[in-house]
Amino acid sequence: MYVFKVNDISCNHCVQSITQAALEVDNNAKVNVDISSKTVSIESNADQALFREAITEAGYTPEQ
Ligand SMILES: [Cu+2]
Repeated sequence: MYVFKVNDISCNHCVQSITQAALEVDNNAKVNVDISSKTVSIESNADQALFREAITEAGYTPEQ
């Protein structure tokens, strides 16, 4: 499982955007975005770097 800390998650819109972006990388991914801990957890066989890229392209900033 990949876990990204994304400090600019603030509301349900963020959850939607990030979830959508992750599913575009892997439609079968299990994605959980938690607003209170500002984390994105993804279960997928796709490369972690692709998710980092997708989250960034959606306008968010995953920590390294
Ligand atoms: Cu938001």
